[in-house]
Amino acid sequence: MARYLITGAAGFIGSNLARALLQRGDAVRGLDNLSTGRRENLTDLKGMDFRQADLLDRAALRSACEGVDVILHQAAIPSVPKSVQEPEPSHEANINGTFNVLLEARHAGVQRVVYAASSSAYGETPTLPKVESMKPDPISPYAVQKLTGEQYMTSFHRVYGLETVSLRYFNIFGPFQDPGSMYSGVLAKFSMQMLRGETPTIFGDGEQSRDFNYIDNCVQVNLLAASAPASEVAGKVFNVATGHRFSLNQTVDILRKLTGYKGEVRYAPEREGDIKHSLADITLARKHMGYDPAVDFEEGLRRTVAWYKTLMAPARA
Ligand code: UD2
Repeated sequence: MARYLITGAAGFIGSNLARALLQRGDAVRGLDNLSTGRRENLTDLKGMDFRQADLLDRAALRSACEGVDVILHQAAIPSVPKSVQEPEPSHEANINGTFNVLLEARHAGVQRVVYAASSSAYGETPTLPKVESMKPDPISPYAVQKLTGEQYMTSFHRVYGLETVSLRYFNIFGPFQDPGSMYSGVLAKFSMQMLRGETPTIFGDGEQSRDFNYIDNCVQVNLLAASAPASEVAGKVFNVATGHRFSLNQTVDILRKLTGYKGEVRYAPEREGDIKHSLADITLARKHMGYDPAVDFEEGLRRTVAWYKTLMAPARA
């Protein structure tokens, strides 16, 4: 039985990973500084050895890596606009934090590090779908930071033989994603706003599109990346998406049906650092890991809205 360390364990993706690993009986340690992660996400993760600490706290990180086989490195300040407004803290968390994870993984003799990379690395490269072999063209500080982390992963594989796998997430959504911050992912925000009868705001004309991917597909690929033979995955970078894209306008139409929202949609100026279209080629992950995104967009949105509804249900007396 592998021993896992999840960084960002109280976050959206980290907590979903912890739940899946605990359910199948794995030993899980979790690290989170609770800056964007939330204690509520830990409520049903009783079996996890949770530690509240920052990735910049080397002593805490060193202790957390002890006896670990695989690290699922999800901790980050995950927002394009936040990185545009405040590049320094996101640089520290996303680049220095990732570097520290690699240093301490190596020190502890961890076998593999699976890293939450980002589709933002592609930037506005005109070709769709995005293929891993394309030259990256990051626009926002966040995109540069995530790409730098990826390159550090590959370097630590090449230079020190640490098994690293970088998963370029394309807009993951689903239960446990925080809907409440101005920096929240668009589907979390819109689902909750529309359920509450609040007016959602689209930045731009709404024709921008994303390869939105449901969280269960992301969990699946992390488990595959953690266990696939090193010859298939070590030192490599993989797109994690569905291979389909939806515009924000289409998304709002689907959400109207799921939430019953009948109100207006507000249009505001485009967001700085944004890219227009995003769509992945997922051939590589299918080939090397057997990745098969089982939950499609509409089914994922159905499950997501159902989950946000449970948050709105009045507490029982
Ligand atoms: C980027 C990455 C994604 C992941 C994520 C982490 C791309 C294509 N994707 O997601 O892989 O790393 O960062 O945060 O770079 N929007 C609105 N109204 C709102 C909120 C957002 O219109 O209230 C728009 C936003 O301007 C953008 C789209 O929705 O065009 C998606 O925004 P997002 O913040 O959910 O995700 P994105 O694409 O920046």
